[in-house]
Amino acid sequence: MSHQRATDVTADRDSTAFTFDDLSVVMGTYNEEAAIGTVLEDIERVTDGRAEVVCVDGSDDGTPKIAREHGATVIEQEPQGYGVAVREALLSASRPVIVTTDCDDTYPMEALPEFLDLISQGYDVVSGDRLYYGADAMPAFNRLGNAAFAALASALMGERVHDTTTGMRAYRREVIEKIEWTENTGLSAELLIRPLMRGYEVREEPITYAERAGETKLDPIQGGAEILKSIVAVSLAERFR
Ligand SMILES: Nc1nc2c(ncn2[C@@H]2O[C@H](COP(=O)(O)OP(=O)(O)O)[C@@H](O)[C@H]2O)c(=O)[nH]1
Ligand SMILES: [Mg+2]
Repeated sequence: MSHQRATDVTADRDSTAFTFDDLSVVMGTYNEEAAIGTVLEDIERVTDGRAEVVCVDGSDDGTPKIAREHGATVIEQEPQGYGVAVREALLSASRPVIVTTDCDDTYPMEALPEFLDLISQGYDVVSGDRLYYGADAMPAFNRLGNAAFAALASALMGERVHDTTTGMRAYRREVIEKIEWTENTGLSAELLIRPLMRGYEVREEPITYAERAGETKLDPIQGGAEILKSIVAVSLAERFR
């Protein structure tokens, strides 16, 4: 999949001009008090306070309190991993366009208008590609791993993708509702692979990636192994579906 498509996806479907009132921004939050204030203030500033924000929270620090102070909907859940939290957040969103992010200040909330605009143009999924600009802020091991995951997923799907494990994407609500989601640590890869292999209009959009505030919640080795398993299992399941 190229970053820029020559074809106009709006040609064969209705385009709807979505506004920030149509937008939910959702995330899993697990002890992110070093980052959550900044992330929620960025969302508020960029969307004029009009986006709905949903946090599925497993924290035992001040994260949920800060989230509520910023007007976010907070759903409490025992920490069970990235995908369990993010799936709950996606399914709890009430608006027609849903954007996922991490709550660690790595993703550029300034890209929200562009993501929303691309959905308005007719794309079903807009996926933030962190590797396009080099992702210098990403640990080298993760950068290498993420490039390898993208190469593997591309080979299994027969379509080139560049970043399968990004935490920032926009989805048309229908995509989230029509597909059954099975993965936990590998949910991010699943959220790209299943829509692509079902013929939804998916576009990768380059984004910047900043250094994380606070500690990562993912062990690179164990998490990496789980993501690898998800990419293979989900690609094969979709191919033989
Ligand atoms: N509620 C909840 N959130 C989680 C859990 N694991 C990770 N997260 C959140 O999911 C996001 C991604 O995790 P992160 O540590 O940034 O992973 P990384 O980007 O691979 O380093 C962050 O916002 C975390 O707080 C969990 O078990 N429960
Ligand atoms: Mg992160």
